[in-house]
Amino acid sequence: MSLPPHWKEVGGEGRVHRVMESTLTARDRVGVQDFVLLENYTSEAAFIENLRRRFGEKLIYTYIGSVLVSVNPYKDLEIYSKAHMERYRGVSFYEISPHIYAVSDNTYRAMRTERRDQCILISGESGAGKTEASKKILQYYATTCPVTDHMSTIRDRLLQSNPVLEAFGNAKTLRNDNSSRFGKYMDVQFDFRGAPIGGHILNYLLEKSRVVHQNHGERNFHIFYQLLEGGEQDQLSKLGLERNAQKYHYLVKGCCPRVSSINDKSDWKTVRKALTVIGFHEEEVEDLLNIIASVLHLGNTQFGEGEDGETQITTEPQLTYLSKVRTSNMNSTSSHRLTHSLILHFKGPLSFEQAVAARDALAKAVYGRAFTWLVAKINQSLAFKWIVFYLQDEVYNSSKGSSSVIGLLDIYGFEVFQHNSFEQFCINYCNEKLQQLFIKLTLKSEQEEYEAEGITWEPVKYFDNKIICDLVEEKHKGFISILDEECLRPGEPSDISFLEKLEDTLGGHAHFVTHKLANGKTRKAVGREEFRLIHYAGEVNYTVNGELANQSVNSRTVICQSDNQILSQCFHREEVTTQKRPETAATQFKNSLAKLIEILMSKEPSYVRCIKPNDAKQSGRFDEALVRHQVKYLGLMENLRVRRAGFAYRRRYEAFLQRYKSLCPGTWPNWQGRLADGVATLVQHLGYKPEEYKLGKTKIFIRFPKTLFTTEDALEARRPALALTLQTSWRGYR
Ligand code: AD9
Ligand code: MG
Repeated sequence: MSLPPHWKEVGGEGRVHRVMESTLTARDRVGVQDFVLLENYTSEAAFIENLRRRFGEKLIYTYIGSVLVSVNPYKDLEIYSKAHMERYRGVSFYEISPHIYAVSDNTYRAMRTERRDQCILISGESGAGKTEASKKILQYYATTCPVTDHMSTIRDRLLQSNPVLEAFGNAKTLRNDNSSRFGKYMDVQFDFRGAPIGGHILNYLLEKSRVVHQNHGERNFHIFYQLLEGGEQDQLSKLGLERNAQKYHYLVKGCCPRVSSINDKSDWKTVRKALTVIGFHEEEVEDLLNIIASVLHLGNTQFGEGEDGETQITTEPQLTYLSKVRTSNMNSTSSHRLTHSLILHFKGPLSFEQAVAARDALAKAVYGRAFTWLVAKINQSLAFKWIVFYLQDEVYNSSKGSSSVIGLLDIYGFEVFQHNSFEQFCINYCNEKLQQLFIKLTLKSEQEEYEAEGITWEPVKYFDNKIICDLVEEKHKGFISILDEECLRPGEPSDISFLEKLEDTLGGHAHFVTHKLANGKTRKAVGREEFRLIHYAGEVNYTVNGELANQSVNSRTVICQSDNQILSQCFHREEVTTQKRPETAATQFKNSLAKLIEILMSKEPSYVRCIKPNDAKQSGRFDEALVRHQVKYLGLMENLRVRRAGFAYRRRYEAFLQRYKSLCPGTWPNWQGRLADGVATLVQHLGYKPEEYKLGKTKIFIRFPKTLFTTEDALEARRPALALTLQTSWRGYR
């Protein structure tokens, strides 16, 4: 039998209650907006159910204390308008429903009032919405922060850096049509008036392998397709390119030249415009496009056997083009540089496979370096130049040194595939470090708040993942040290000897496992070329196959003599001539990560944890198993446990009194005395037991959600009477 529209079936396990929709409390329908208010806060099922309910109501944001959990809606919700931004501007975090703008605003205000640098750490798996979140934060600042004319240039450049970096660093993958294939940390610098005045970007671990290979259903970096689709015909001719992406070896491997959600042609226009806004000169753009074209030509370079039996380049058009890689200011003496380095590189008896591998290594190196150059160039244009402002406005000079920073970290989440390589190892190691930072800082800020409020701190038990970080990075006996040592050893290092060395040094460690069992038997779940790390988020098998090859920095494949200014800035002559062995990729990554952690440690952090609701990129679909997996990998239950260890809820006295004063004759309509006394009067009247709450210096701390809910219900019940009172008094006033 169908129910009237205002009735709803609720319940479960065979029990069905029919209740009027209006009597369902908001909590039943939309869940709690802060997970700390969950009755059963240790239950993963309750956590996921809360997410699911809210997602069903298009409420994609929920807090864990001050951490924002966001579920990708996979459709444009009407919650990002200018009016929405205004609603969140200057409003306290808890007074309004959870939103990315609340985090943005809160962070901004903390920076302004406490004069402390801030950072927002956004994490989550591929397609969970990290980049969209970071763009929304940037939009919020661009729209709501004060700007003057000369600052609007910086603001525009900050915004325009996104399409450019996405063109060169993002690609269509199976999991995300616009997947960032690099990690990004961006500092936005504000002046003493709170206006954006500069920025700086750090990039991590660009997935260079994509330049030469893409899995089925995936694409190379967007820029290649954008140039071919959107570039002017004479521009393409100059670059020796045809419009058809199918013609290029490096663009056809994924069999996916077009993506329905992407318009390469219009994206090209956006990127070209953005490059101009950022301040790229025409010559620089030309050099950049030459590099893009050379990569495509490199990909089409074929090899065959020469008369003397040596491997030779057989594709003349590619050679011709590559020899002209710098078109502007080209002269006859410089025109052979790139060909020259290419041919130099292929000198010697190379097998066909070696020649192909060397060609691909060259293409990856060229693209990777060009990307680094691009970031450096954007940084130059975002760099704040005091002198300009001094000349234009003396006020700025007097504020010199008083700028503050908000950092945005959009970095890959924990990754586990069927085959996990060095790339996943780096990504997961990065996540271990961030998790450690997170736990440390969350506990620290909890403890500091308790101490500031004069409330006894009760130590919280938690899993400290330092043990795993040490396993990776400890001097002499950590994973990276062993890898370095193996790479430095004379002779050809082998993956298997590396694995043996790992076993010798790390065997017996609680978080390191190979196929060998202590009793001499074999563990089937770990392959012979694999090792397993037991991460805080779960177990991952990594293959060492190719591990050592990944470490070489390919210094001999460089084009240090190119006349293309970008290339010659990217590849230094010393790299070829130096005898010093370059750092391994693992050590480079470890060092850049250490620097990142140092940067983050110097700032006050806020967190956005992004969740992907389904693998089909569909709106309205909530796949519980997939979400459960992410809740685990994001460490959200651990997060909640730490946050709930003491008190579920805390609120400043004035906010608490303002909300509930109508429930006590002693505090209604206005409390005249000290705020703390008012709250004490109120909670006594409400019958709070001593073990249920504590009064700090400026805040009330409530231990259990139930206490708060009872108070909320009392408020709900009093609302009609209250409305009447207010109406009467208002009428009387009129
Ligand atoms: V990856 O690690 O770079 O592969 P992200 O960055 O986590 O990944 P991204 O922000 O690119 O994911 O989001 C993926 C897609 O989800 C976007 O292209 C949007 O189509 C969609 N998305 C994400 N967040 C939102 C949102 N708040 N509202 C609407 C969204 N759509
Ligand atoms: Mg992204």
